[in-house]
Amino acid sequence: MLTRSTFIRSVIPGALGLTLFPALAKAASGAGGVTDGKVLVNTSVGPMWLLKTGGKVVGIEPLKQDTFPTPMLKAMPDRLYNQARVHAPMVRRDFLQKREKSDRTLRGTRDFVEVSWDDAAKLVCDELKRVKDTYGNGSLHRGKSSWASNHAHVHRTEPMLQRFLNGFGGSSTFFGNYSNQAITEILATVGWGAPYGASDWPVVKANAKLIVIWGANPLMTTRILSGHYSTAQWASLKDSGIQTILISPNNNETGKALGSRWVPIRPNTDVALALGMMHTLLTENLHDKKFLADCTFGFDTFAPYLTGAKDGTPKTAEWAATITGIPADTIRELARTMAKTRTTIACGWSTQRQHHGEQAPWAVMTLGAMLGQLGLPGGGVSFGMHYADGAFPKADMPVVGGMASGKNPIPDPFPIACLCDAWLQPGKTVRYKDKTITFPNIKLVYTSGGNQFTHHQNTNRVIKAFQAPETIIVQDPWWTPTARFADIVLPAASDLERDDIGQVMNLILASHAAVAPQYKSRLDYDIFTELADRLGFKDKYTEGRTQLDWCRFFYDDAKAKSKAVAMPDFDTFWAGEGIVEFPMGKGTFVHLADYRKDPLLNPLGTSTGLIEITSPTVAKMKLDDCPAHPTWLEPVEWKGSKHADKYPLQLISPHPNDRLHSQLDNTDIRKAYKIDGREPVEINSDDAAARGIKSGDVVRLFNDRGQVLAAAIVTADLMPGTICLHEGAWYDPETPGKIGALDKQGAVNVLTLDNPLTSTFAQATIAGTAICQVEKYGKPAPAVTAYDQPAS
Ligand SMILES: Nc1nc2c(c(=O)[nH]1)N[C@H]1C(S)=C(S)[C@@H](COP(=O)(O)OP(=O)(O)OC[C@H]3O[C@@H](n4cnc5c(=O)[nH]c(N)nc54)[C@H](O)[C@@H]3O)O[C@H]1N2
Ligand SMILES: Nc1nc2c(c(=O)[nH]1)N[C@H]1C(S)=C(S)[C@@H](COP(=O)(O)OP(=O)(O)OC[C@H]3O[C@@H](n4cnc5c(=O)[nH]c(N)nc54)[C@H](O)[C@@H]3O)O[C@H]1N2
Ligand SMILES: [Mo]
Repeated sequence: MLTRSTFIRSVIPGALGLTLFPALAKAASGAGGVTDGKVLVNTSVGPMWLLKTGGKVVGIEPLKQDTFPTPMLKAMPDRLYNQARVHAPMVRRDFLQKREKSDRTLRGTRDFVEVSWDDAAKLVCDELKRVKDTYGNGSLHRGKSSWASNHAHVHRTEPMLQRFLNGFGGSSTFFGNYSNQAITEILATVGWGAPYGASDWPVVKANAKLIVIWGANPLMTTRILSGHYSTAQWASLKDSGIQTILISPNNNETGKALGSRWVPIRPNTDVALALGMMHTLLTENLHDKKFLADCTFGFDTFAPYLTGAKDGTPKTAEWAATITGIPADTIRELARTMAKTRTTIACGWSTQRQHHGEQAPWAVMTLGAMLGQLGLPGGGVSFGMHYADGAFPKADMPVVGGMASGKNPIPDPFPIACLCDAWLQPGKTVRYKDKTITFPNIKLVYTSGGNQFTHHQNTNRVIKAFQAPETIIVQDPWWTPTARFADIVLPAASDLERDDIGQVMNLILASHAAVAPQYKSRLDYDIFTELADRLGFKDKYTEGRTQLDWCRFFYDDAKAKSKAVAMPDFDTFWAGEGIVEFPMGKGTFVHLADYRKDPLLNPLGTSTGLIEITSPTVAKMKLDDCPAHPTWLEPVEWKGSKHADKYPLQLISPHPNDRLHSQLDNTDIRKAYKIDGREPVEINSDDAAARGIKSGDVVRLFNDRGQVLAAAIVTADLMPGTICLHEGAWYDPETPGKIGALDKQGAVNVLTLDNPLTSTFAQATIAGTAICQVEKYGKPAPAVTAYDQPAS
């Protein structure tokens, strides 16, 4: 298994690291400030030293403070100079000629023309003005940008674009996210609010006897943003004496690395498992009656549902077994073991990215309440231990601020998972909780730092949606699938080409521009500054600050608030090592301990102040698809649904191990996992044998929504009847721009659905709910061209 030292050996060949790259380059600030030496940067997959020779970035070295560096760090040099970089501003030929009268079905056909920055900026401003003057600000729309720079403080793409559009009078926009919208909304209504709550790792390790990893793959999903504290904690469980159980359709990397006991579960059936366990607890009198009485609301109306008194179906272990595929004895045994053992249930977010995704977290929270260990050291339920540095003991350090997005006067944002519905159906209304939302009349979309063609579900519908607006602008460093569908492509510089402040774990960092913006790219900040200048609101946008002024501004603000450490002045910080270290937290925090001790003095944000097993708020909404207590509701697509005879495999699309979604798919690191250049798809050995599929075969996955090629990995580590294709491979259509085209390399969202959504309660994505069929691809497979420059 990978450890910090094996990682370092694999990144830095031999003595290279120390002889060629002397201790530290002083005065590293500014583009190209160091020709030969090390430059400190912070990225979405963690901080690192970039190693430069002859002015070029040639390698990386992890920080000594990074407790478990991710292999993704290694992709940075190739990411910077990548073959898929956008070299110059580009405009779709037909759009350049005909503007809003262009043939929008030609989007995605990659017929681009290079233009000067001056022409590009003029074109963007003309289009923004035209749409604003003709239809109003509500017809300008901000495309979702999230993971471009979630680590950044100055150059965070989402607020930066918002700030620009808001400065221009506002735009229609969205709310929510693809990550955790269902759990965030349900937990805020019935539980403890944001889904990140977790006890500190030292408490968990000292007290838990059993950790149940439920719908999570924490060794992989903690690889992002941070100094990888949590990855190291997870890895250390292997020899800790703490037992681990993995509940998942696949025996994932975490389960394998920790040697966890794997309980395979049919995807989308976790609510049934939790109900079967709760039925066992109730009928065997193992539930914690005192905790239920003191700290929860509405168990009495839920219990008749469990026993079947309410609907005639007792939620027995046998009942759950037929749905989940887990033997009834195992379900009973899991319930008994957890009741007897100090158990931390560590859930990920996969089970809420599914049809009726509000139910699984609610059901597991209720199970936690019946077990009665919420608020005890090493016990309870956490939905936040799998994410970044989840359960990191909070350090005594100030929060570094970030670029403000300004006020948007345009009302009525829509849930982001409604993207296609909204773009395609202006004026249509949708129910959201007890409200009605009206979709805006979108005419121009501006996206910076988001990749709709990889992140949104049902790609062929996304193509249709992309044919709706008059103008599409995409700002990105690389020729992503989304950039290929734009009218105007503005080349952004990446985070290695700009100055910023970083904050990870207990560190505040100087993130230096390692090189100048490559090719003709420009910093996002500079692009927006120029556009704001042309549109007459530059001062409002910049507040008179350069990027370095902003770094200083946020740093100085943090310095003024710092108590535990006297931070150096900005110039010393910037010119020196660039790392300020704060004392680690004590590591004694126990999630919900105060609440448990006195729920009346420490109420939650729910309507009753208590953990709501039955929720008066949800009841009042009277939603058919989100009842008042956790309920098993069949998903729209699964083993038992319509068309399951035609499409018998349930498709899961977990987050990729060696990518951040679509990011890094274009880099060399893909050679470590792609098979002949194609995305691997895991297929159960029985399912493969029945179809004559062997490992390495190119296979075609298909359903009524689309078709993709991928390369088979035949495995027993996946439940029969399921199939696993990670999200984020770049959509690579055999016929560019064509709806229904064969995707050549495994872009999973070609197969997923974006309607319906979780429920009217959260209207969140159901990326994890889909069925499909797979067959051996009998013909020679077309070459992957996803990362090539489009013809100009
Ligand atoms: N390396 C890496 N890390 C990341 C990201 C990345 O792209 N790459 N993305 C980050 C982001 S933005 C997010 S939101 C988080 C996401 O964090 P999660 O939502 O927790 O991640 P997923 O990979 O979707 O799901 C975790 C695991 O759940 C299991 N699973 C899938 N379906 C089911 C099911 O129906 N039932 C059960 N019981 N288990 C199931 C699979 O083993 C899967 O690997 O990860 C973050 N971390
Ligand atoms: N099937 C399926 N689909 C999913 C998921 C799933 O589990 N299954 N997970 C969902 C989740 S949780 C999430 S968070 C989303 C993630 O979706 P996205 O946030 O779209 O994810 P990324 O692929 O990281 O896209 C970031 C984009 O920003 C660009 N970029 C990077 N740096 C810069 C920069 O400095 N400036 C600019 N302008 N652009 C930059 C990148 O090239 C890329 O196009 O995907 C969702 N989609
Ligand atoms: Mo996410």
